[in-house]
Amino acid sequence: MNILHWSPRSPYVRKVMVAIHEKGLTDEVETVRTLADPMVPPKDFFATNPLAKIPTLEREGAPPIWDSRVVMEWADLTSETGPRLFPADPETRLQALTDEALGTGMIEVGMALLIERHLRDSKRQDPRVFDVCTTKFTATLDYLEGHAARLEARAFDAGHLSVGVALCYLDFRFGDLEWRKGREALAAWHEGFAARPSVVATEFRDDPRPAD
Ligand SMILES: N[C@@H](CCC(=O)N[C@@H](CS)C(=O)NCC(=O)O)C(=O)O
Repeated sequence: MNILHWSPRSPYVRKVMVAIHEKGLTDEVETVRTLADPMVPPKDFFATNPLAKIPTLEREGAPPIWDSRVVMEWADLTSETGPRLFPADPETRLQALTDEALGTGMIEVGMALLIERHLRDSKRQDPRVFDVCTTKFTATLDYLEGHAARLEARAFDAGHLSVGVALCYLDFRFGDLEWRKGREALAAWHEGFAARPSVVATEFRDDPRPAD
């Protein structure tokens, strides 16, 4: 059996979980709850992934792999079922990869903001981090609003998946941002994304923190 180091809080893991559902691989992957704390990484995990990050997939009979995009590629390569997440046509693939990077980039901004807000000692917090993160969120969301028709026009792929999960993550952690306000086209596109069974089945959740 393949083992996925997993958390219901992680947006990177959620990308992979949506991919696993889309590709019909849920019976091929067992999830194990793994703590991913950048300030206190779990020591045992370094032997599996030297970066001690999730998602990490321990494959049956093959070396482990990590990074959400890589594990999504694994899902796409492993199963013919469902949408082709990384399209073969060169231009379509580049668009998919660029949108994939945009969604992941939004998640990275969210992570930076979360660390500054909640993990950094309040005396050492830097207001510039808050400003830059908010500016990047706004710029990316405005860009996506302008490109919602382009997203609608392309068949579902890794780009949609990544952007869609990033927006779900904004709802989960940054509700105060009210990202839908003035962005009706993006909100309408995301409504369709959020209704996909793969997305419904993988909701974010603040579960109890596992023991270190
Ligand atoms: N580029 C990686 C980022 C993964 C990542 O940073 N995951 C977080 C959990 S949301 C983590 O493992 N953090 C622990 C750490 O940074 O030590 C990916 O796309 O999978």
